[in-house]
This record gives sequence, C-alpha cells and structure tokens, in this order.
Amino acid sequence: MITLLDYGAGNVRSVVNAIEKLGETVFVAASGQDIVSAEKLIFPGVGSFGAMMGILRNKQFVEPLLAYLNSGRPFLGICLGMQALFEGSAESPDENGLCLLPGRVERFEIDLAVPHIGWNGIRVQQPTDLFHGLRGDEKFYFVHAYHVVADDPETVLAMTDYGYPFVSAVQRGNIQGTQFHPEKSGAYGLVVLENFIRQDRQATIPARQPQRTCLAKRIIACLDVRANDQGDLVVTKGDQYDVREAGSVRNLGKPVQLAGRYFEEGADEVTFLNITGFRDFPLADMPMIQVLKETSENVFVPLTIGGGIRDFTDKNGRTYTALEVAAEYFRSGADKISIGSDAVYIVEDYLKTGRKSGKSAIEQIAYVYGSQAVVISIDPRRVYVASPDQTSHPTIETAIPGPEGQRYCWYQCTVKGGREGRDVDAVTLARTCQELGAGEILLNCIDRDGTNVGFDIELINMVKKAVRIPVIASSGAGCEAHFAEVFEKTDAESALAAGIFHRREVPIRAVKAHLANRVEVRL
Ligand code: 1PR
Repeated sequence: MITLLDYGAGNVRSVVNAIEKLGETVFVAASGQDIVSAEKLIFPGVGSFGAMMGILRNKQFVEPLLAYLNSGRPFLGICLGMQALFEGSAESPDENGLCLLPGRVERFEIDLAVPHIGWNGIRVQQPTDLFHGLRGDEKFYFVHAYHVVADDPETVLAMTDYGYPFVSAVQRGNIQGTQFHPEKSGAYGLVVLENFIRQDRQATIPARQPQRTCLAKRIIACLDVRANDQGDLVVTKGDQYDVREAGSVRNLGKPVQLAGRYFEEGADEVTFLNITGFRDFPLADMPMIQVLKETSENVFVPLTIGGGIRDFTDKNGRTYTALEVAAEYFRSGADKISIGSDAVYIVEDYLKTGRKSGKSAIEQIAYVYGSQAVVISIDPRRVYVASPDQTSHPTIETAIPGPEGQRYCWYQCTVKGGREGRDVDAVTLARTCQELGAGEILLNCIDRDGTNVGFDIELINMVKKAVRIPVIASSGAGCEAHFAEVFEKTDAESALAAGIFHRREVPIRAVKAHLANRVEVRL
C-alpha cells in the first residue's frame, strides 16, 4: 500500500489514479500518525511553496513528515513535494522548507517562457532504481517556475536543461524526488511510479545519456463539449464558433472516449472546453466533473478544463467563488483550468482602476494552485481599420487585407463564446492577465476556427511578443504543414487543434512525424 500525503491543494487524483492503474492501493494520510506509520510515502506538491509549507505547519504535518523521512523508509516527492525537502524557496522567502537536503529553490532567470511547461528530458547522474527499465532519452512532463539548486552534488539524481541546467530529480538513500510529474508523463511516467512502488529494481544508469535535453513543442487535442438538443453531453466543433449544422449541434463523439483515444495516439495534453459554461453553472450540473473524473482514470497526460470558471450566485442565493469552482475541477482530475469570459471582465475592471484587487479569479486561483495552473483562453476576432490612428488598440499591418482593402487590424476580445465583442484587445488582455498571475495563454482565433486554412500567424506573433508566459496557438489547423508553419514562424510553445483530429483527417502521430526533423517533439 502507498500512503499519499494530500495537503489539500491541486490534483492528487491523478497520482491516485496512476498508482491504482498499477494495481496498488492508496491510503490518503489524514493525520500525522498516518504519515509516521506509512510504509511507502508519496508527497505530490502543487501550488506555491509558501501555501504548501503553511498548510503542512497548520496541520502539524511537519514533525511527522521529518520523522518519516529520517526513518529510512521509501519516500517520493513530486514537484513541490521534492522542493519541500530543501531549505527554502525564493517563491516564499519567509517560509522555511524541511531542511532535509542542503540547497534552495530559485526562480528561472532565463530568456525563455516561464513557467517551464511541457515535456523535457533528463540526464541521470547516478545509479538509481527509479529509472530502471528506461532507455534514458524519454521525456517527462514538467510544470514549474522555480527549480532546486542543490548544495550537495551527491543528492542530484538527474539534471534537465532549460536555459541552463537545473536539478530535475534528487536522491539520498530511500528519499527520492522528481521535479517532473510521473503521473502525467504517459507510459514512461508510469514506469517510474511502478519502480518506486515495487522497491525491488536494480539501481542502474539508463544506457542513453542526452548531451543536452530539449523542451518539446506540445501538440494539444481540444474537445469543445456541450449538451446537444437531446441533452446528451457531446464533443462538438464549430465553424467560426457556430457549432450547429442544419439546426442541430454537431456531434463528433463522446468526451471520455475521445480523450482516451487522443492519449493513446500521443497527444501531449488534452483540453476540455465546456463551451456553454458562460450560461450553465458547472457545479449545479456536474457532467463535466464526471467527464474529468472518468478521463483522469486512464489518461496520464495533463488535462485542462475551461468553461464557467467565475463567481456565481445560484437561485437560492448561495454564492460560489471562481476559486471553489476551480477547486472542484482540480479535485476531479484537472491539472489546469482555463478562464475565458471572466478574464475579459477582470481585465476591464483592472484597466478602470489600474489596481490589482487580489480578489479576481486569476489572482486567487494562481495564489492557491500556482500560476502554472491558470490558463487564459482568449477568443479574439479581427477588426480591420484603414489606419492605426482609427483605434486606440494596438494594430498590425496585415498581409491579409480586410474586405474593403484595409491594411491594418486589431484583435478584439469576445465573451460568451464569441457572441459579444468587448472594448479590449488580445494583446492587452494577455499582458494584463500575465500581470495578474496567469501562467499560460490559449490563443484561439474566431476567424480561423474550423476553417482548416492554418493558424493566424500574425495574431500569434503579436500576442507572443507581448508576454513572457507560454502561448498555445489555436484555431485553423488543416494539415501537418500548418503545425510546422506555426512553430517555424512564431515562438508559440504549443499548438492545439480540434476538427482535424475529431474527423480523423490527420492523426496526431502524423503531425509529430512531420515535425520531427524540424522542431523538438515528444515521439
Ligand atoms: O467563457 O470561461 O465560460 O469559457 C468558455 C470556453 O469555451 C472558452 O475557452 C471559449 O474559447 C470556448 N468556446 C465557447 N464557445 C465556443 C464555440 O466554439 N462556440 N470554443 C468555444 C472555442 C475554439 C477552440 C477550438 C479551436 C481549434 N473554442 O476550442 O478547439 O479553435 O479548432 P480547429 O482546430 O477545429 O480550428 P468561459
């Protein structure tokens, strides 16, 4: 049996699901005594370092955890659960860590997008049972803005490169930790977890040793989900956001099955967008929660969920905060949540006052679950102008002139699934959300959605140049070459598609095979 230390933040369901998939039972520690008497302990950490240590202290888990760690029994820390072993973190300078290993946790200071999100490799530094059975050139899923700087090289189990080399796994005796998430790293991640669970593997160094590891460009499958006219939850797909054909909602399959198929076919992430979330409150009607729970039982890559994440008052006068909605999604298996319409309203408020309230959904969810868990989904559409002085919004000179030959355009944000345009542009929205603590931008494009003519390269370049956080290019993919184009002509970290995958026009593997000689991908 594996004991899991759940301090209440983030997605422990994925870890539970992965362990159960491997045929092992999980016991969730509810008290200090549960920790002290564990046989094998896994500590998955998500959120901010300060919030984590604060909760551990409040629950009086620190002493039992140290007692367990000093007992010599097997311990695996994941992500923040590994960082907690060190003395402290620049993320929360006032909080001490467990001080079991010498060193600290620092923020990435690099000229690349931070957080470091996605699939990267490892360079194993010493013999270990944890990576038994691996070749050595596999990729694992990372999502973090801070990394360990170990003072004792003997504790460093693996290094990874992102701008510079950083510690991606540690080991001292039976204490092991990974910065990456094995529970989200597909089949190879399950190998790592199984090695930890079994505790009977030989300590070896994998045969292949990359000179440098490289972050892969991610290919994301997106499932737009809503109820059709018969009330069944279906994956649908719009043409420029119109999901009806001959009056009926297009039905392209069942969400859980389709997500499972994309995992098997090599998707690096799966995104669910509850596209009618702006009018249906997700906690009143729980089908998306169920979809997440079922999906996360068999899909071991990151899951993002969007739609309806906002404060809400139900008909009985009960108020739910966006944080509560997000918490329910995280508990059900989501790794990231995405905010669409509410982000536009939040930015409108911010632009009026010029101040952070600390109360917006973006700030609150980022504080508790970490920036990397907050994605902003932008639904922009082009507005053409004859010259830049006709608008106060930032414009580009476009290679695709407007209907009256206009040579300039700006990108207007919309809410409610593209139904309503607002006086905010995509660049201002992305930049402001980054300031408020968002960790990633999902950049859709209503003009391109469902058209199969390729991504809007001009839009992606404009937004990507304005932010430091990763950008997911979305809308318009029609063939493998469009993915190559978006990665060659922009610095987007990942590309998302829906229609071509749902209709089986282009398999995910074909996209990756096409990209393999051009950019780094996870094969
Ligand atoms: O506003 O926080 O409740 O979130 C609602 C979410 O639902 C937003 O993220 C919004 O983008 C999404 N959404 C709302 N209506 C639609 C619609 O299509 N009618 N889908 C919609 C938007 C676009 C992508 C699509 C890509 C790739 N989605 O999801 O998957 O364009 O498609 P393609 O490869 O076929 O071109 P809130």
